Amino acid sequence: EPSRFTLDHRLPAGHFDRELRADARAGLTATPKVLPPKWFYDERGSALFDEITRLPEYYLTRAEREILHARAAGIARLTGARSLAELGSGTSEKTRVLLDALTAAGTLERYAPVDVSPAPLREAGAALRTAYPALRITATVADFEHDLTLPRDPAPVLVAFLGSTLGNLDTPRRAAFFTALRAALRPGDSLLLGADLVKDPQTLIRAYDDSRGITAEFNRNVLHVLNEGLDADFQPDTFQHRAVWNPEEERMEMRLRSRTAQSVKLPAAGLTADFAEGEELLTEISVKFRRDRLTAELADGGFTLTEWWTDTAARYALLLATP
Ligand code: AVJ
Repeated sequence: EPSRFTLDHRLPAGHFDRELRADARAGLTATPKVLPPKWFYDERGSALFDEITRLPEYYLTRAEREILHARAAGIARLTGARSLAELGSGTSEKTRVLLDALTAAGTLERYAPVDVSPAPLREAGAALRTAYPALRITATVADFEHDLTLPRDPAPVLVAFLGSTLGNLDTPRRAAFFTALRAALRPGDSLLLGADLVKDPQTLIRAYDDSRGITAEFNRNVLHVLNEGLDADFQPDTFQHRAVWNPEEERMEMRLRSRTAQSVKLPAAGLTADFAEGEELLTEISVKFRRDRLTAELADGGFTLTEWWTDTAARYALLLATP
């Protein structure tokens, strides 16, 4: 039997170390200080995020699963997908609903998960090979913001971008992403996108500042990652977790506020970062969407919105768009 699972590394050796150093240098010398959210996800950060998805306050994952369950058969029928590509697939746990429906419809031949981290891709590959014996699985280690290579065959291709990861991108980066994605697709292909919706700030703040403090630990984990990767001497407990609703940008912001004036050394980045008492470091944006605005952004990128589904509580949207 030919190999039904391949793992293609598209990140050059040393990519992460170089990028972490560059991001720390740029972000910690900026005003206000900022770090990209992708650095949350080392092994500990990924485990903490997993815990977040099970918190009562963090409705996003459950809402998306509810919609996927209700609509998966329809998605299979509407797209007729023979290839499913998934951006930021992680362990592909939530993708199984889709894989089940596309397999039941009899069209799916190939699953192409893309993630920046090889470990969950390998794990997913092993599990999915057994669960879907007829499926060809071609996994790629890549950063889809820099390198958006998607399978072309067999067409049509369905690209899934779930979990409201889109919300981590600010407006210009979303525009660039949609344009690049549009260029990678052909007529007949489709995009399945998960997007969290604008709602009352209290619900949002609770979702990003849970009562058990898991999100606070997740937020501070980026400082552990800098300590590990850049030999830095952050004392994570000297930073307070903050979850703030930004009404102008309609986004949640996670910040880390220095409890004291302090000087942090990052020798591997050749950097010392001085924090004033109360100074905040922006660690993540989670943009919340409205139907009109997202439809317009998709149109600007060359996509037509064809379906818009929400959970019964109308907190979260799953949409289909076509090039
Ligand atoms: C995985 C980026 C969608 O923004 O809701 C969860 C990450 N941050 N709690 C989000 C996250 C704080 C999550 N995304």
